[in-house]
Amino acid sequence: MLAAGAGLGLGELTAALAGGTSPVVGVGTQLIDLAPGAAKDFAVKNLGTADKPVLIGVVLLAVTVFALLAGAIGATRPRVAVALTALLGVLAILAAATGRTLAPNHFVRVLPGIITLLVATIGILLVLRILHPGSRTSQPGKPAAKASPESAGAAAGPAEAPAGFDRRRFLGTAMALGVAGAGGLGASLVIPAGVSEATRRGIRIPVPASRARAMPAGVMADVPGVSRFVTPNPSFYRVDTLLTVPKVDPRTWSLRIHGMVDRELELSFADLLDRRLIERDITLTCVSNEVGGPYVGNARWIGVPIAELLREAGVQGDADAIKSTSVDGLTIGTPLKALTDGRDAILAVGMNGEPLPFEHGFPVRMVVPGLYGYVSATKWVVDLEVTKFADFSAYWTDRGWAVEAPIKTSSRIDVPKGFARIKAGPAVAAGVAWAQQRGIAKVEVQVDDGEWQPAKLAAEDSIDTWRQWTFRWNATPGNHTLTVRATDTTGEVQTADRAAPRPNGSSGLHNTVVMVE
Ligand SMILES: Nc1nc2c(c(=O)[nH]1)N[C@H]1C(S)=C(S)[C@@H](COP(=O)(O)O)O[C@H]1N2
Ligand SMILES: [Mo]
Repeated sequence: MLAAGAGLGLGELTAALAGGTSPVVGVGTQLIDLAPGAAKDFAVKNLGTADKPVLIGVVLLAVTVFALLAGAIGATRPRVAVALTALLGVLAILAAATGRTLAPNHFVRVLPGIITLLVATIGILLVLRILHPGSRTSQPGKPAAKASPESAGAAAGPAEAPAGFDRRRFLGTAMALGVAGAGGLGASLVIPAGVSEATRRGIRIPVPASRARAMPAGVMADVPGVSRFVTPNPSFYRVDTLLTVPKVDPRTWSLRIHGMVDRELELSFADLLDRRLIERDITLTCVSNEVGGPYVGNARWIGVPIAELLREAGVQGDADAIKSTSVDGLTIGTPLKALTDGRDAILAVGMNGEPLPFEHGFPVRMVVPGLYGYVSATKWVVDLEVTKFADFSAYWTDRGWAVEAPIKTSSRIDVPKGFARIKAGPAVAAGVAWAQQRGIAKVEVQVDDGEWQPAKLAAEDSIDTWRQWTFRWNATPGNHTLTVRATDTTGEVQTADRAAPRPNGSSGLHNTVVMVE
């Protein structure tokens, strides 16, 4: 454990200093990418944003158990212990070499793994030399013949130290390895990675040429407990596959637009801010959102229309897709049509009055109204390739999710919460409904098996934002089930047919049980 810990600690320190792939994060990221869809669905559903610390904890626990096993085996079979300990380093190198990474080049990405391999292997050899004096392969456990009191006989109880065991040397080596492990890990946690929060805050986003329409009064349902119409950034849902949030330096960030184009474009962050900016309210939704779930949020975004960049690059022939790539190498495929059909598809730089938060894709991400995030909302985006769906497959589509995924008309009850106790008499329910790009025309509520009754709709901000609703009813004693359904402006009524999020978004009606006293 000491040897593995020292290897890991100095590997993590190297990653923090040089910007390579951290052994723990590298292996964790490979677990994310290799995990079967069902495991990932489980994590998204049951762990939410805690999935990341949980995964890191699992990796650390696995390393601990593995190292303990290697140590136990090492008591009788030192060579096996060396091989197992070295294997930890090899795994770190393999994960870094083959997985997604934020590292700038091939050498830097594997460097922390190499350090882990070297330090852990040297560490275990040192410890074994002390525990098995004489030869590395000598059998331990033979009683000490005539050890001097200061240097031997340290073991308490019936077990005796091996012949020639040097207690002081062992403690010294153990201490050195322990300090390397704990110190390296500790230092790696406090060494800042990437740009600072002050740098992010300090960025001034120009006033957009096209402002968002003034939000109509009355976009909020006037009911305590209903979602805020504009989701504050700190409580905006977060879904991605990164174990550490990238803190990309906007001074070195650049975006390449290439592929089936007449002219390749390369844009810096300053270039982007110099272009025509538009400001729009757009509700983002995750395909993994269960009926009634929390992975939906509404924000005021500022960004550059993607259509204008594509026009400048000159899209060629029969291209039908944009493959966008994030700084860690994750890819997303978006229909070209959704970016050029006049909707407000943007490369966003601002979110609710500030530069994008790091978690939400700083410095630049895509936002495309009407499509689930996994086919449109690439965070930390660095590359747009104009291409054909036939010529590539994106990260999520490789994992069983649909290639194209427009957002399904959906609605949710925010209040009352499930199993709330309320007083008999006049009662109120409220929530949100969304059908980005189509707009919500109607929301209805059903009490138990009764008639569908119209809810009162709050003012509409835009067809790309969710819409709040309020329903007043007369609650009679007993348990009641409230069910909600929305109708979009195409006249399509939200389906009651239940579907799981995979492959292209959940469907079914949200209901909630209330206890009326
Ligand atoms: N680079 C990157 N961008 C990404 C993802 C990701 O895993 N990596 N996840 C996507 C998914 S599934 C969704 S729903 C949205 C979520 O955006 P948010 O975390 O800002 O709410 O980002 C999208 N963009
Ligand atoms: Mo998502």
